[in-house]
Amino acid sequence: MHKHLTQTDPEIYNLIVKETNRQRSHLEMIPSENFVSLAVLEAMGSTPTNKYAEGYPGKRYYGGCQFVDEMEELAISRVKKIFGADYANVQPHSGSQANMAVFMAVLEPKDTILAMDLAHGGHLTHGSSVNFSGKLYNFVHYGVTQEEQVIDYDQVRKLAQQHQPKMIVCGASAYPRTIHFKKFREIADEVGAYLLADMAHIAGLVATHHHESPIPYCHFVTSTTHKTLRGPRGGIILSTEELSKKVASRIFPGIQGGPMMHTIAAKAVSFLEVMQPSFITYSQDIIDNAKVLAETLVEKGITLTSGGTDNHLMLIDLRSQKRTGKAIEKVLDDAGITTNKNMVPFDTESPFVTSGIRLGVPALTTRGMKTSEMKIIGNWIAEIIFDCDNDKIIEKVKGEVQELCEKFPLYPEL
Ligand code: DSN
Repeated sequence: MHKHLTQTDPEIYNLIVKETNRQRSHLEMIPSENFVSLAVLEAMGSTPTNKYAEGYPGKRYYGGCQFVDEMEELAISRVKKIFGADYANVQPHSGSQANMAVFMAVLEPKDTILAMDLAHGGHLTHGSSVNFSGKLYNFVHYGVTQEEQVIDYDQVRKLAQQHQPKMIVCGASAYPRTIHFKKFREIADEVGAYLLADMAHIAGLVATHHHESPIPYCHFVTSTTHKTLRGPRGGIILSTEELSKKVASRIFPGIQGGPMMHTIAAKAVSFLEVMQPSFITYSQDIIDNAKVLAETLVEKGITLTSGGTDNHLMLIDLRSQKRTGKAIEKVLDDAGITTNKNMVPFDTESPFVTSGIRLGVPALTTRGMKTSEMKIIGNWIAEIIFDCDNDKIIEKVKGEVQELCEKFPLYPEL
């Protein structure tokens, strides 16, 4: 692979080979990661990267846009069809920029937004004090209940009535349960707020109806394209027709310049893949795999936030083992299992240490792993958590992880 790169820049070529081999030889369990198809990879590495196309199809500030116009139109029509949306913008470079554009489309700096607390499963762009969102807007946060650790809709309503936000944000990065968009819309209507759903984590499940769709209930829906949707790294915004002009002008010229047309081409390819019947099977496999992994961990005595999962991810709460997320992330990595440390609700550790580990199955499911593999992997993870100072266990699991990875080859064509 990469015969030109190997000659021009052997240093980068070697690092790409190492990264490809790392992906092949580890169990990728970060829930926001996935493996794109070779068709998506090819589109990402293609000539539209050379093209400036500021503007929108048919209304560009540059000549020579006839073919990139068609690419963008295909991406738009496919994603609108997948989600049943009136309007789609496929230009956001990332989920963060998608969210920024929506905030700027209808809010003024210092306006109040009600969103989920990062420590309870929210996202950096939902008002973290170190992010543009928390710096520009006045965020108020809701969380999960102490007992069941599910979204506290009573608290959402109470905070909405108390603070009268102009926007409510639902959607999360580390929330294992179903999000009830209809309930959010009822609360938003009670206080006259816009409702934004950031469905980045669950977009693939929404596309195949394995999670309730936010589209009928939300003024705006944002997503990344590279998580459960299994497309290239990037973002999208869906909205009602009425709000489309505001969204379009906030993305360009508001916060972005030229769109990345090679990425938009790759988004179009991945949307076509999502429209195939095999993607419905993929989403079902994700749901089945996550359930079995969660059940295996619970059977072994591991505590999961909210006790389990309805979607593609779960959160291990390590407080009963008196371990930190930082320590367990490291030993799992040593054994070839890639995860990320994560705050759990009501965590007393810092975000850099944490008391949790976030696990997801989309990437393993793309490799073809099924519930029998999830049982094996769940047992390894539990074994390591309970005996994390035992180098022999880590070495043993590492060997077994290698054997499993070889049974499910990744990118054998490359
Ligand atoms: N950083 C992503 C995640 O890991 O969930 C969200 O953008």
